[in-house]
Amino acid sequence: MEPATLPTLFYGVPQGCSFGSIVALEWLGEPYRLCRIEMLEQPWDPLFARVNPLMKPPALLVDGETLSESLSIQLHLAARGIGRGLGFAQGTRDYDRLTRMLGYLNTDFFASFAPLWLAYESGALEPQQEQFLRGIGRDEVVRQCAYLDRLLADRRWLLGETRSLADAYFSGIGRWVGYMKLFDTQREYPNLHRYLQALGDDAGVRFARNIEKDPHTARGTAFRGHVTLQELEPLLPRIQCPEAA
Ligand SMILES: N[C@@H](CCC(=O)N[C@@H](CS)C(=O)NCC(=O)O)C(=O)O
Repeated sequence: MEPATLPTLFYGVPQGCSFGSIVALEWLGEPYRLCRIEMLEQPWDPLFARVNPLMKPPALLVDGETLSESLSIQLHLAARGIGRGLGFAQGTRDYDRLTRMLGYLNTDFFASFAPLWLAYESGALEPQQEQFLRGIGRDEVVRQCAYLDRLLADRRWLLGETRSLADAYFSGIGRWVGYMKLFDTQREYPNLHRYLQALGDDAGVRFARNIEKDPHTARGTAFRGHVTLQELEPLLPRIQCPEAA
């Protein structure tokens, strides 16, 4: 018998970075539910402000509290996945390597796409402004891809020979490299390309891709269905910003 309130991940589509949190939940293999946020449908349901006042997925509703920020969600799941080799005990060298990689991905790597998303999403830019943003975004992404390509020259996964939740997180944001069509990844960054291919073939990644495409038919190992924001309303915190309380 499953507990009445399973951990629930709020994920955003399309192209959300929350994709990586879905993959992490699949790899962990413990029952969970999903709540879908259509990010292009404006305005968003104001109820979501009770999940995250910053109005950004992902967020995880777990043990009656909401946890936003991919970094904290991945580290929370990594702690639960130590027995499965997905995370490591705090104070160990492996833990430091995991947090360093997650920190890098969540800052330098993620941020390198910001000018590109701005150019992509804003409908009100002059062609010159758009070109400028695409130029600086491309330069930044090139720098990050070159770094990752060197790193992946002698390892299968981001931390070495076994996958960790850094790889789960990367599955959501690393796909933006191909999505932005900036260069031929296979030719320019063959190690990164090989790694992205391997990630793309992973069962958890395939599931996350399917759920993004069609929330009704995808079947995961630990996925127990969708819930709506309205159904979750009684479980959501009342205060807007717990940190400020
Ligand atoms: N710092 C947050 C950023 C989350 C974030 O930027 N989410 C994006 C999707 S990848 C989002 O909510 N975009 C919609 C918006 O900003 O309106 C994290 O790492 O989890």
